[in-house]
Amino acid sequence: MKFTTTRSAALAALAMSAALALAGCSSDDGGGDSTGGSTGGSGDGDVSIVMLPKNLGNPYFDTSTKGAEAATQAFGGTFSEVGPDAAAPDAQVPFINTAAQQGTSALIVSANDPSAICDALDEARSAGTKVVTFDSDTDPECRDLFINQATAEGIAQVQVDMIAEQIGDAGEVAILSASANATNQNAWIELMKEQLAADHPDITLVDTVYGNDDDQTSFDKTAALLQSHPDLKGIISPTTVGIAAAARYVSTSDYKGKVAITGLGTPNQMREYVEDGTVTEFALWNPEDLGYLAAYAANALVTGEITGEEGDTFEAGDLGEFTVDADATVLLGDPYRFNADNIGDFDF
Ligand code: RAM
Repeated sequence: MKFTTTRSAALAALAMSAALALAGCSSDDGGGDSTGGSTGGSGDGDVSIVMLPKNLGNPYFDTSTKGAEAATQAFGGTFSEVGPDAAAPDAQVPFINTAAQQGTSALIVSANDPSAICDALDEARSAGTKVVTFDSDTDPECRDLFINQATAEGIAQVQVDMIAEQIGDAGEVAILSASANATNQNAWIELMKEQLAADHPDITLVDTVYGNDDDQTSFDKTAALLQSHPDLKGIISPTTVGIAAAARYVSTSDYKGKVAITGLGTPNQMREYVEDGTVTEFALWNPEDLGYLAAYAANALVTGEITGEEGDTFEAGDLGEFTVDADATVLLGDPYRFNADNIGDFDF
């Protein structure tokens, strides 16, 4: 990693984005639809950016879209968001095809599966569309660049550290993940298993279940986990949808205060559960910054400022200069922990 972010710089970046959001520097036309058509739009430049999250209706992706749209406005391109309703492996394919047919300059995608959208992405790239993955990567040969929110090792470690701290480093834990094929969650889960085995011999991972980044499914899977594992001490949910649903279930149950809920969440979705004592601490990065960086990287590819070679550098507006690392990856920064002491400082 050539661009290094200190903890305080990361906090400053988070706070800056929160301030920008509060100041009204945001999209009013995000949301998209599920028909394959584009929605929204801003700017009148030559660079057209299409944002394709895992699915629509997830506040995490609403926030990353807000950042990407703000960046696109800043460099004078046009912007739209499209996406499926469900985070299913190949649900993004029609949206990719449409974007390519429309001559889109760059597609920014969070993938539900490492390979299911690769053929469509190949065709889009052959038609001249640059492909930037962010948040959840495809196989590297299917895209031009991946914008990584934090290292997979760091994201796994912060969640292992938090659960160990919250359950006294001993007892049964389970994982409530997103969809079973998600590249990002699966990488983090593998590393969490390794870290638990190496450093926490008294913690036993008894189950991993999938809520598909759907609120109701995640809520139901939480109930089922607690029923089938009566000695469960904690749930790690490495998805903002899952952790919020798990916390909501536990907050009104007898498990409140007995079963720890941690993982990756957005401050706005988790605030009430931190304030009511259901949740002690969780982590994330700033999705708005992630989208902002992805859009600037896409623009740099489209204009030819970078090709995705290791060592390429580009300016990402207010976030400063970034360098392309090995495997055509750009790193945003470090994960950040949210708890009762600091959650009031954030609004996303
Ligand atoms: C959900 C999605 C996303 C992931 C976050 C932490 O919003 O699964 O891909 O990065 O959680």
